[in-house]
Formats: sequence, C-alpha cells, structure tokens
Amino acid sequence: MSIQNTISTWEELLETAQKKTPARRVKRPGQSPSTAPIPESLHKLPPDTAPPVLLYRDTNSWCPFCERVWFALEEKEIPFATEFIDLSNKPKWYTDLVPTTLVPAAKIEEELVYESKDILLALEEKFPHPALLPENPEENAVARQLVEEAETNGFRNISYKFLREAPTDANELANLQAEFEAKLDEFEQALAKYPGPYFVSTFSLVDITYSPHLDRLAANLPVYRGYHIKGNPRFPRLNAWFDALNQRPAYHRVKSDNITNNLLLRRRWGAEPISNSLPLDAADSENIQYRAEAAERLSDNREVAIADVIKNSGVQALAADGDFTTVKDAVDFHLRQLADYLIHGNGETLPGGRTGGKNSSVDPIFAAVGAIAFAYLRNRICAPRDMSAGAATAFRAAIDKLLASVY
Ligand SMILES: N[C@@H](CCC(=O)N[C@@H](CS)C(=O)NCC(=O)O)C(=O)O
Repeated sequence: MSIQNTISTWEELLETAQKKTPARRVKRPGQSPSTAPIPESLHKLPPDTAPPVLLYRDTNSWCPFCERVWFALEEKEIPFATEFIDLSNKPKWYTDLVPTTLVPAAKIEEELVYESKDILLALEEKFPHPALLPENPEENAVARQLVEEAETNGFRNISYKFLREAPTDANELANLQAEFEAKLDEFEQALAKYPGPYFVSTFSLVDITYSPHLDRLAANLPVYRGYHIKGNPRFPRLNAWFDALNQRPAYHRVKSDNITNNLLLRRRWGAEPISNSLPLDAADSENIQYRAEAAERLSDNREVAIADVIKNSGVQALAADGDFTTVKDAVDFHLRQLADYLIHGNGETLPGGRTGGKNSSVDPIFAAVGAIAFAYLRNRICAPRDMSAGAATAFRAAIDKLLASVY
C-alpha cells in the first residue's frame, strides 16, 4: 500500500471535521485573505438583504482598532459585511473615501464613519440593543468618559515605548517599566470602582476599547520584555478582567492568539524576542471544537494551503530534477496527516511517512518536506485571519506533536 493511502482523503477529512464543528468561513478564491469569517448574526437577515453595516478592515486582521469594532458588532449581533483593505497598498477609492485613510471605517446604514471610537459610538446610537453603555445616566457618563480617555491618557504610547523601544541602559528600561506599571495601577483602581469584573457594572465599550491592546501586551511583554501581566499579583483586578473577557463567545471570535501577536511584533517592528513564546494553552490545544475547526479550515482551504507551502516554504529545493510531483505528494500527505491528527488525536496516524511497523524506514526527503511544511505553517497561520485563536492554538499544538515524530 502506498504511503499516501494510509490516511483519509481530503473529502473524508472535511466531512468528518464538519460533523464535529459548526465553524465555517467563506472562501475568497484568488483574494487576500483567502477566507473570511461569517458574522454570527448573518443568518438573522432575511434572504437577499444587504447587511446594515459594512466594515472596512485590514487584510491580515492585525489591527487592534478594527478588532474593537468587530468585537462590538459581534456582541451586539449586528449583521455586517466586510471589505478588506491591504494596508501596504491602499486602493485609491479607499483613500478618497476615508479622510484619515486609516482602518477601520464603516458604512452604517450608508453613512460613513471612521475612527474606531466614533464607529463604536455610532453603532451604539443606531443599534441600542443589546446596550454596550450602561443605562444608568451617571454610569453612562463615566463609561463615555473612560472611552474618551482611552484615546488621550497616554496608555498606548507608554506601553508601546516599554514594549518596543530599545533602551540603551537598564535604568532607562526600569523607568519605562515603572511608567507602564503606574498606568496598569490606574486600571486596577478604575476596575475597583464598580461591582463585577468590568470597568463599569456591565460589560461595555470601555472593555471593548481596551481589550485588543491589553491582549497584545499580555502576549508580547513576556516574550519581548520578560514581563508578565497575566498571573502578576500586582494586578488582580486586571487578571479577573481577562478571565471575564474569556467567558464571552464574541471575544473568542475576534481575538488573536499569543503566537500571532508575537510574530506580528517581530515581523512588523523587527522586535527581538528575549525568551520563548508562552506555552500553548493546553485547554485550547485539546479542545475538540477547536481541533475540528482547525481541521475543517485546513481541509476546506487545502488548495490554497498546499500552493502556499510549495511556493513559499522552500520545499521546492527538495524536488529531484525539477520534478515537483513527489514534493507535492509529500506536502499533501503531511497536511492530511495533520488534519487527521487534529480530528482523531493520538494513535491514528503514522508519523513521518513511515510505511508501518516497528522498524519501518523513513524516506528522508519525504520527511524533510513534511518537516518544512509543518514548520512553515506553524508560523504562517494567523488568527483570526485564517481561523479563530483557539483553533490556531490547537493547530500549532498539533504541528508540534507531529514535528516531534517526523524522524
Ligand atoms: N485612531 C484610529 C487609529 C487607526 C489606525 O491606526 N489604523 C492603522 C492600522 S492598526 C492603519 O490604518 N494604518 C495604515 C496607515 O497608517 O496607513 C482609530 O481608532 O481608528
């Protein structure tokens, strides 16, 4: 029996994965990104009706300001369509349309709004239920004030400085850290003012406004500064706030995973990691829903994934006499192995293209293509651009497991 036949076909893998998860995306052939999420509430629209909101956001889904708007749309269950803007090559129609030329922008019932804060407030006005600002007028005013202050209180500048600047001496770094911690102390105090884990007594635009930045910092600071927000006893309320966010399904749809955030910092700003990434969240890695979602994504979008690996990972160098068939077969096999492992877990796959049996041999070229494909995809996938953060974590954890047994 040939190696290729020892693992299910793509069609079988897709069918099994789809039985295990309702998660689906829209395919966008020939476009970037190659898939797009489907808003949770889209099914509420009558057929052939345009969604009331069109969100303009970045193609890579890295933009924290876009994440705010997406988070609010999902929380408020507003059906929306998305137009992706390539920030490295913004189309003229976009720069003509939006005075700042930045993302996000939105058309809300045909009216253009830009600046994340203004979009959030406009959504609140046009779609008041469920409310993301407190009903109580006094508390409502406090929440609005906190949303305003998020743009002016210097928190983003101070945190970016601490995270990204390359200080010349230890004192300077200690000062940046102290300034940053003083800002987090202010959050602790703000979070103490109302009952419950959020900034005001209900989940609100304040939480939405801060979550993308605090999330990125919590992922990046341990790796780039050796500094931990999560688990830090100085910030118990902030930690309880993260835990509370984690209970919200909408948050899981829109957030990035730690590795995406870490890679972004290295690729976008050339930051040098000083320690390894945080361990992959074990609960997400083992979560059968996330594993099935990752397998579904890979199986459904396999043509794009395989073409990308072949074109960009370097595996082409392993093609003997320019014959790519073997390389392509090896990539195809290993990705099916990955999808199969995600669906079935341990014991269902033969690692590394072994033909079976205790002393079976490994074809080193076949295994090398697999190892490259796995290592490439581990860093290639990006959440939530390609799949949810939980699925991306399960995907990377499965790759680690398979990589450990390629040879
Ligand atoms: N204050 C703006 C900031 C938006 C922003 O900085 N967007 C970035 C992406 S994260 C952008 O559009 N960058 C493209 C550029 O600078 O040309 C908001 O809150 O919406």
